[in-house]
Amino acid sequence: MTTDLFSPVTLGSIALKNRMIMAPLTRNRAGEGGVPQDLNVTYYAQRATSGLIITEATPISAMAHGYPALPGIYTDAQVAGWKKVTDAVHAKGGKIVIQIWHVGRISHPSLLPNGALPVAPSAIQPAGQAFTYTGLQDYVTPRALDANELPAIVQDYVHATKCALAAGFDGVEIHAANGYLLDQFLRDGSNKRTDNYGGSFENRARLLLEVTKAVVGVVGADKVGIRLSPVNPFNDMTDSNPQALFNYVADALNQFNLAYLHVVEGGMGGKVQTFDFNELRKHFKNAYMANLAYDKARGNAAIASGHADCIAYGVPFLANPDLVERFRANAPLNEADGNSFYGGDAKGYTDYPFLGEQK
Ligand code: 8OZ
Repeated sequence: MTTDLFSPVTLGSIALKNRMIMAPLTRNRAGEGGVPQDLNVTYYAQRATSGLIITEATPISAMAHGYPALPGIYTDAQVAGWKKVTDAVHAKGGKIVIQIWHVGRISHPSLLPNGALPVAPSAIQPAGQAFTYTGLQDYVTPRALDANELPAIVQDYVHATKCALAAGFDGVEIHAANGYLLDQFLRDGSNKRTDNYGGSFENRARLLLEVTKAVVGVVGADKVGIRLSPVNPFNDMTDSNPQALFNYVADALNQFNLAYLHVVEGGMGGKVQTFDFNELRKHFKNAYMANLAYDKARGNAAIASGHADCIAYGVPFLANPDLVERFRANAPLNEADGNSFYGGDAKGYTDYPFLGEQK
């Protein structure tokens, strides 16, 4: 039998019924206090036929927020809200991990406790504008974290991971991609530090490895994945030598025996540096999840060639709750409505039709 998108696979100890992963998607529809609500339960449960759902990026603390209406994973009420989500997904035979997130400099004082400045490896203002409750506002110059503040951030990841277990998740994905805090430490466009957390690859990867070790200590490596985006310029990111940096990171992550490495293989807009993702894949010894603009044919080809063990689909799962069935049947896909991606209600969230449903 050929191995394809519909073949089962086990990532670490997470057994999946197929290799079509729902990618993390920010949707800005959480309730008051960052608590997932019934609408969110419906949305995730609708997509439980995917092999694995990765939740939207979820802040690990009040200082980790950078957009309106995000769900959190650090209060009891948030845990209770997420428990309804995981119960509903499990009741439908699905698996779900939570993507744990600190935005670093991609935030705004109006989104942070007491109007605090966002924090970052270095005090470098990113180009671009924050989505705030009062519209778009320029990003500000963040405050550079002192090295003695980093253990508390690692502890925030530990606390969030304990909350994730209490909420019934099958594992966690550490968000180290797309220009947020851990990626800001990795890439040298945003990290100009001269201490043990800046300069060499070893130093720039130090915080990610400390966070990974701490999270693994809570849930076990076989339930931990990591997302990287070596050349995504999104959020004003650059690096002087991404191939060597991320080959190093993949090698260093091998010490943990993680469930999977999830890679955004390109950019979400902007100029993308040259990068050989197959070379990166060869550096990582466990399961590899590929993401970005895959369709059915490219997904199957990546699995057949051994490049990837599974494929994460974002927009296709957003617009097609039954994407697995549609791929199986070679059925047409619903068009995604970009206007309802971020924020709003059921429209463009839970009302995409299933195959055979009239809308
Ligand atoms: C798009 C809009 C807001 C957030 C990411 C969490 O890129 C995001 C995100 C994407 O990982």
